[in-house]
Amino acid sequence: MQNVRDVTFQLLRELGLTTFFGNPGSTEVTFLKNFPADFRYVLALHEASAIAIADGFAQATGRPALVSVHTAAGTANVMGNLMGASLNKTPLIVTAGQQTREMLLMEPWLTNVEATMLARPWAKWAYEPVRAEDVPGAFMRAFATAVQPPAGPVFLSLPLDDWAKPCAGPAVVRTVSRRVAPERARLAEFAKALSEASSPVLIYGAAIDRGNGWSEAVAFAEALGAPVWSAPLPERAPFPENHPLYAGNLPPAIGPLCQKLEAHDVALVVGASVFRYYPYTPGPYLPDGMRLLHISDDPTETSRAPVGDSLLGDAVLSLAALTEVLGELRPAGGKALERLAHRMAPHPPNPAKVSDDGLLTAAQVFEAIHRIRPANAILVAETPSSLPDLHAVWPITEPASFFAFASGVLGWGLPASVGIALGERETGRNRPVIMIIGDGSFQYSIQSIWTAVQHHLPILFVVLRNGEYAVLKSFAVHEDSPGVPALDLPGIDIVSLAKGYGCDAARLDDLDAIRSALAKAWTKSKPTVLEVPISPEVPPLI
Ligand SMILES: Cc1ncc(C[n+]2csc(CCOP(=O)(O)OP(=O)(O)O)c2C)c(N)n1
Ligand SMILES: [Mg+2]
Repeated sequence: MQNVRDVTFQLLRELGLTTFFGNPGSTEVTFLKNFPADFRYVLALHEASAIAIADGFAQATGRPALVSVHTAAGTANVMGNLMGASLNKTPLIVTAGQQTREMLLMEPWLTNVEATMLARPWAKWAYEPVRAEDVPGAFMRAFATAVQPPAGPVFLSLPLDDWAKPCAGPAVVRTVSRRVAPERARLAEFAKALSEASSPVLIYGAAIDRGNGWSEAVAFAEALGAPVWSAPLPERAPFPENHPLYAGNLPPAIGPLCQKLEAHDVALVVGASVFRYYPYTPGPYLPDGMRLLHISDDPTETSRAPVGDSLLGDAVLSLAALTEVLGELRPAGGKALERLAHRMAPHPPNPAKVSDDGLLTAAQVFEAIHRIRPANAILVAETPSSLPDLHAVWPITEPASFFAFASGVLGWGLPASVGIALGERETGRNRPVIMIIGDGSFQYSIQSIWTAVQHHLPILFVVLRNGEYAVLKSFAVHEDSPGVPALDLPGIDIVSLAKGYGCDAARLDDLDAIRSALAKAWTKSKPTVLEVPISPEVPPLI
């Protein structure tokens, strides 16, 4: 008779889950025993990196990914990026070993006490099978739960003595739908309100890019003839940012966001929450008299919106259906497409800001890299204080080519870029990956660059060394909170750290040197880390 491990590995094979992203411990060795040759284990040196590499890989391949960590210890270490995966809506199956069932009652060393509680609230489903024979079925249910909308991470706690137990196979393989269609009558109501609006406006969210829906998003915007904003702090770009209808990113604050929507009477938000706010800046949610319509496949987003009328449904299916209904309502077409002057300053860039201390500014560095990057390069960003500058000089013009966190949890972007590069290799697209990161952010999951070295990934990491947590200084100004300690980062030698993990690395403080280092980065079979000293600015928060 087969055992639980045989049946489970066969199921994982059939589900396409043949890559483990993880960091092992004693409670996992019985699972990993006689690791089959058609599986691979991508080792990360810390669980925060393991799960974010998996998140990047899942986003780049469009398929769920498997994460294996060590009992409570590993589960505790994945928590920040588990929250990240949940908000990114990335389907992940996170497993943690558990101590031997025989001893669990007395809680031996490394017991994951209340294992399923630990992963909540960020795991969509957290489970420890009640019987060893239920392990394969639990994986199937985990897979189905992770991919159904809203997609997200799930968690399994797996006692280490389950794997050798007898188990009848094969496991049942099931399929489920990954998209949920909008209610037709309500959609027609939305289309009617938009078609009767005197000045409609569209606000698109990351779900459109996740659903591979740029063409549907463009078709609907052009049919309606309305400007398109990106929802605040987007984790992916939903619309071509060089399109004449593109208006820019909405600010993540109540009052300032409302001001951007003035002059419109009906707004439609698709594939985002209403809204991702950050600092509290009071004001009305919407301009006087505006009607807000909202489409999301996430019932928590449709429930927690403070204003507006929501419709539960897949962003891309809804946009396609809306275009159809709009065509029926206005068979002769709408008013002529009003092509807006580009609102997203400054496309194409004006000369970037310069500093008066002789150091480069973040904007100058971004502009230099943007000008000479390969046209199909992927941008991964975790650069808190200079993110607005990055968006301003670097319009995203191709689908699935911009990635950031939806969560605000630092330590996601560096490992995610490693997973994205692995995913690009896996799919054969092989687009080059550029990761731009603050010197503070670089420290949280730094060991992920070792995984990039081991897998010969020619990622370019650009670390902006301002020697501070600049965005927290901006926040302190915004909150009128002088005298906050612990916002400076002296004495970090980023080049030595990067070399220590096996990367090529250099400290470069002029644009010519940066340009020539860039040209070389993609000819290598290892990552390059560029430490770029920049002027320590404290820009306004909003
Ligand atoms: C895990 C985690 N810890 C702490 C923070 C708080 N935090 C937000 S931004 C930031 C500083 C980022 O510094 P850096 O990457 O150097 O970017 P800069 O602001 O200098 O551009 C910190 C510590 C966070 N968001 N996530
Ligand atoms: Mg910094």
